[in-house]
Amino acid sequence: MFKNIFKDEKGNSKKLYACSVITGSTRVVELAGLCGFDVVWIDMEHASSTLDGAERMVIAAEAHDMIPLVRTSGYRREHILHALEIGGQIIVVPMVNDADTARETVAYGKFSPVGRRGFNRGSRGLRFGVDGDNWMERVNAETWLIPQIETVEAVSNIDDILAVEGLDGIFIGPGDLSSDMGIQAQFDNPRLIENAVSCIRKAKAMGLVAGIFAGEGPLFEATREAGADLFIAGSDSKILREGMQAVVQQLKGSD
Ligand code: 3PY
Ligand code: MG
Repeated sequence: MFKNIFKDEKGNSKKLYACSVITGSTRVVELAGLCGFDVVWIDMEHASSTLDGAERMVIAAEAHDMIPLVRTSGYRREHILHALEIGGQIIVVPMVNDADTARETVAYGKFSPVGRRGFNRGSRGLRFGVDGDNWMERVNAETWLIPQIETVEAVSNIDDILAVEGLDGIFIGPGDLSSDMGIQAQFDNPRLIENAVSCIRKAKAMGLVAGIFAGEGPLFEATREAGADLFIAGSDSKILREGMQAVVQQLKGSD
């Protein structure tokens, strides 16, 4: 039986909570693990991570029993293959707006017969060839390929995207989706929540996993209720900013 990170030892569904590490710091990755996060979100779209830097963060995540999630910078072959080859276990692909793009991500992200992923047994993604047989099936089953639904176009194409064989789930990007809906960063807006919930319900009905960038408030509550499995609860830069602002406010507020 292959390991399913979204299930506990008894086979029950398990929700995973992630911290996004924008700073690129392996020490912050370690801290996230020591504090109890399940997943670390390594961002190659909105952060300056190099491939080597991202690989070091993957290693730091593994050292602290966290699941390394790599959000690619795009949906081209090299973006997806590199994220897998450095050892990303959950691969989140931004801006997948239609079924053709979703099919391309499967072609690049899954081995045959599901897709056409490039093969090099010596890569880190294949544990340098150390593991025994059955690697193609096992790696296909134990890596999670997840397109981001984050535009109005993607929401309107959700049924076609979900029908693409080989995808493991979807991930809602509320930042971009709210921008595209003309309600930028209005994370409590009922129209945004409705779109997120409806996509998540559809994914869950098909037995797929669903994630979202949310860690509190009505969007978090509604999507949790709808069955979402993976939540990015915040980023190191946000946590640091809030902490630093509070300290400066305390120091200078009464001057
Ligand atoms: C979004 O909210 O648009 C995301 O992609 C999460 O970073
Ligand atoms: Mg986005």
